[in-house]
Amino acid sequence: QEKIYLKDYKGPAFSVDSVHLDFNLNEDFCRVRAKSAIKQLTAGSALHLNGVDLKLIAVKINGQELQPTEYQVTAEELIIPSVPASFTLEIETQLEPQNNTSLEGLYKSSGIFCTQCEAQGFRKITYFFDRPDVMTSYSVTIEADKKKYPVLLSNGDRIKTEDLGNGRHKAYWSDPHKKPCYLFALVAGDLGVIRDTFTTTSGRKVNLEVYASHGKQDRCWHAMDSLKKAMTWDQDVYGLEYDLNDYMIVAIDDFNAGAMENKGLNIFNSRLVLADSSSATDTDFHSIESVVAHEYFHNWTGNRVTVANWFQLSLKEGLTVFRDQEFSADMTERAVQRIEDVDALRAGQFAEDAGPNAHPVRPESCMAVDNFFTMTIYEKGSELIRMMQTIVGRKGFRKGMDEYFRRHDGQAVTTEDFAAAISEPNGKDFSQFKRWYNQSGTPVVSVLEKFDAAAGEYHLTLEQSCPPTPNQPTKEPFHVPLMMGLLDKNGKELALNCEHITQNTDGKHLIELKDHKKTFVFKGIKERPVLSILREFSAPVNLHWEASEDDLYFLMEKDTDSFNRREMAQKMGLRVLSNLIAKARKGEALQVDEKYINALSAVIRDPNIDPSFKAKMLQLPSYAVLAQVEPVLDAEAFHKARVTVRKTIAKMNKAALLETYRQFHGVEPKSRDTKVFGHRQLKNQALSYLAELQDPEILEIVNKQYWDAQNMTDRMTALTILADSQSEYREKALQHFHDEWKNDSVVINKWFTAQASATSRPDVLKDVMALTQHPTFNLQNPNNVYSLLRAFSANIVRFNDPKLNVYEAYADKILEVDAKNPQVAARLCSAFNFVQKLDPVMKDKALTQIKRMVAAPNLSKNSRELLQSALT
Ligand code: B3K
Ligand code: ZN
Repeated sequence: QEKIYLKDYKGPAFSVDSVHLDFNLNEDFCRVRAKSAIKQLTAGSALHLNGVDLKLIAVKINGQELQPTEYQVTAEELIIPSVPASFTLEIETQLEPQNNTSLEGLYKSSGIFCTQCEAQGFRKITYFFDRPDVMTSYSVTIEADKKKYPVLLSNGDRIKTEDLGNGRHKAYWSDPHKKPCYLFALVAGDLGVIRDTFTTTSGRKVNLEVYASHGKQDRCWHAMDSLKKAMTWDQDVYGLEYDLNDYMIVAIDDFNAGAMENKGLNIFNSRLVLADSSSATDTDFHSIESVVAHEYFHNWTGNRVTVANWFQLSLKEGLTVFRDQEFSADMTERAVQRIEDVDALRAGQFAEDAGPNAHPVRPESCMAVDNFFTMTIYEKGSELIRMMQTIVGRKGFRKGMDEYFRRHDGQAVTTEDFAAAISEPNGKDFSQFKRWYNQSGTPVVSVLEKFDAAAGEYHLTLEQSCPPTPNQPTKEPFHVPLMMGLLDKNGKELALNCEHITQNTDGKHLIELKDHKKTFVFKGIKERPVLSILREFSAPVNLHWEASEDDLYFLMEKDTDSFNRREMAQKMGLRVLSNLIAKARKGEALQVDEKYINALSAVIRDPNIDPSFKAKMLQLPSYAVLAQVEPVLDAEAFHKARVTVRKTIAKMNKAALLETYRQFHGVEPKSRDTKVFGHRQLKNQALSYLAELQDPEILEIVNKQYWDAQNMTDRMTALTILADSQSEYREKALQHFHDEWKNDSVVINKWFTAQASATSRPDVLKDVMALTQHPTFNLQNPNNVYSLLRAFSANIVRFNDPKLNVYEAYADKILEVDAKNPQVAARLCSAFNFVQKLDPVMKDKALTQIKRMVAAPNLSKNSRELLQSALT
């Protein structure tokens, strides 16, 4: 099948000085006229323009209409073999946005015209150079019915709006900044808006607007506040200011991704804009803040400097994720933010890197460009940037970023260009570091310790390796920055006397492991020290370290690096769970290690631990992590082990957990302060531990919390617990939530997810399939699909239930979605990434379904690419 390769990349043969787009929007068709000023860069080149699903009306060169013999139209291109050195090209096409279910290009959502062009949606609007390295200036006119579409938006500056007198009106827009076509956007509809302003450091007054369907304006203020925070942060931290007079965000109900950074006109999935305390959880507020910031940060990292080709996607995405993570760390609590980011990386990206679709951060080939929008490109990409910052220090990193913009503003560049801009001004050699971009797989770093009391020396031997991944059987050693420290028996940091230890400009101690294996000798050590390594998770690796239990418990309590305190709790949790899983698989009785329970009990009772950090300390490793570290994905054994540990913790700490719950429940229920979020998280976690006891008294508390809830966080916590129970309260609460929110396209998704995520109920498959037929569920709405079907596949316990034919039912749904919307279907396919981890019977079941899907006629190349690799 048509694969594309990085090695085949060639720069553009033409440049475009400017383009004017004229849209005439109607109920049953849309006419697009594109007029471009084009120059040949390579003399004698034939003109190849991308275009898909378009009806071509006319082509003109320098005002002269071409005869059909003078051009050629294929399924994906318009080819004009002979063109002048410099010319004006006019193309007229006709589209049917109302029938566009792929939600890329120009489409309609709840009566609103909108666009999604990244990665290759612009070719569904007109024939053009649909590649990011062709940047040009855009002017746009939009004509539509004035009543139905009073709001007409595009990128850049609002020039004017004309009333055409016949019930129609026309808006004129002009974007002064050159951009690639994937950043083009248009919105036309009847929308409500909220407005504010922001004045930049150099005095530019920017009009800020957030649009949403009428009646939802009240829920837009958090997005607006987040935008202003992001604008301030980018000025303070990177000296980057906004560069237009208007910044618009539009919330759309049917949207494949989370949001899109179109120049000056971000289009967002409604779920990442709309929020108030009765409709959104604390987590929603946090996600909105970080995604609004992410899209805003793209204005510099992505838009001003963009990618030369899609293989470089991480240039903008990895960097922008890194920037939004740092922003969130500054807005909330750094250590807790880091823990959350690493949890997500491990659960998602490490799994991807260990599965059939593993790929490098800068891939070499692909079938569907849209399959590049992965956790590897985004989250691992962000870790690469973080490592660069760790190596050169914050000051050095800022120097490098300044240099990056100095060199490349207005250009389309590569990850190599970025690495050079960071390393060169800092006098660093990144040639080995760049392997992180080319080699896939999660490296393993093994730790071996030796203490020589007589010599007063501590020897630390580090050895790295990386498992084989598709097309990459062997790997070269990585450049791994390992932040570390040595602690004395009281938990005090020892002076590090070792010739290979460096200290970055932030004062952090680093080992830069570049060899396959190396021993580091620390001198002047009188007593056996306790090692704390990979602090702050300074590199995206799996650490193999057979630390003693005593050391792990010591670090859990005493490490000065908060990330590692929690990391050691996870490590112990994994040891305990693995042990129980092995026993469960043999049918033996499960007894939880007492020391571990005691350690967690001590955490529960310690009044000096910050609540949000305590909540992280008390989390058990997730099912997704178990699925990676265990040799076999045995859903039943995982569930038995995890529930047993949770139950034991709850039983041993019932009074203390109840006390925690009562201490924070109902305190400032409407507050959105980070501290209060933390309190709520801890008390809700206490409640969910207690619910494991299935004690009527506790279920009553849960039920009461549902009905009395004064914010969505409390309501959803209670609903999620009830949805996973056999309690008499379950149906009534679910019914109530449904009745309350059935007409709210954003909130009703929580109702789907609560039911799809139940791990203890045996009937989840039945529930989920029944919900796909429910009147509020629409298979063409991506949020509905993600919150029901994707949430179900993330429910590792029930999705891999050997007693049911889950895979078959799920494959049917993938095929159904694929026929309408390949991008959404492809996202569902990742559920099969674990196939090699299943036992032979389950694996066979999964492979049968994968083969059936691959053989389906008309399967999209998006889905095919992901499924096929699972077969090889
Ligand atoms: N760049 C967009 C993602 C577009 C997805 C295209 N299939 C959102 C973001 O990363 O900011
Ligand atoms: Zn992004």
